Amino acid sequence: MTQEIQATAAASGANATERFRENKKFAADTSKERVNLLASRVIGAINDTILEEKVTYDEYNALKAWLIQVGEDGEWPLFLDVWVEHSVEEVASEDREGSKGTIEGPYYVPDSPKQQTPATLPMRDDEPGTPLLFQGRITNVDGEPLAGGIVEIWHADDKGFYSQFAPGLPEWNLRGTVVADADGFYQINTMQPAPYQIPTDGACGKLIAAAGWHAWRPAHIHVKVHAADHQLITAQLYFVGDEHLSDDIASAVKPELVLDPQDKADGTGREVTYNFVLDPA
Ligand code: MBD
Ligand code: FE
Repeated sequence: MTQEIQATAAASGANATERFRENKKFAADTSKERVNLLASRVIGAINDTILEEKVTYDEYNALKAWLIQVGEDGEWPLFLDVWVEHSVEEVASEDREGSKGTIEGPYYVPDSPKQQTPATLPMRDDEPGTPLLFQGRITNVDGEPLAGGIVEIWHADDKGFYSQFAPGLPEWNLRGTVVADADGFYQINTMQPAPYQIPTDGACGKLIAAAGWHAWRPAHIHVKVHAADHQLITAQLYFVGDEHLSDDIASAVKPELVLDPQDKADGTGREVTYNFVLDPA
């Protein structure tokens, strides 16, 4: 069986759900007043939609069946990260001075193998795609280098598959934790990722098809950049000319996050420089 046939929505959804349960900490102590406010507004928005659009019993039951399927397919992380997380990120980064961030998405895995700069991400001997040298500096908002700053990086392969979420890939394929040098300089050798289609065979894909939307995200590299005493930046970097920059299904593109790699002089692929500016903690 090929990798494509085995990469089902249910399998990657189950992995994403399990990862979320293992890794994410959240406040269980939100006040009654806050829960009352938020839950009442969300439920109210659903009821307003039903009354204004005169939703039928057929439509209500289709919704109920679909919501059940989202859970069965393990696609709550995917659904929320694609259609909701961008607003949460907007609120969270309102006061940030340094580099722009964007959503984390469902496929981050902590504790990827650590390397000093210059690094080459773990990849297969015959990893398909165009080699990409991704490099730059990590500084504070005054332009001072953050020695030993860290770039955690993860991205899909040339076919759009993420290790640990699609089968058949080495555990840490195209994932790594890279430590910058004393000048805050980082250098990462990887492969340029391809545009990415969210899984179409599960509940999210069903919604996309039923609504006449498309499932594409522009090609992207995910990063988490951190340094002692500074705020973490979670971001994604895109590529100039990508046809989905203006209609990302996850609404996560910002103009500051678009890379323009150039051919390397020695003909061994492409290179691009991108600097990260971190706010104080
Ligand atoms: C992804 O790879 C992604 O980055 C997001 C945000 C949603 C689904 C798949
Ligand atoms: Fe992604």
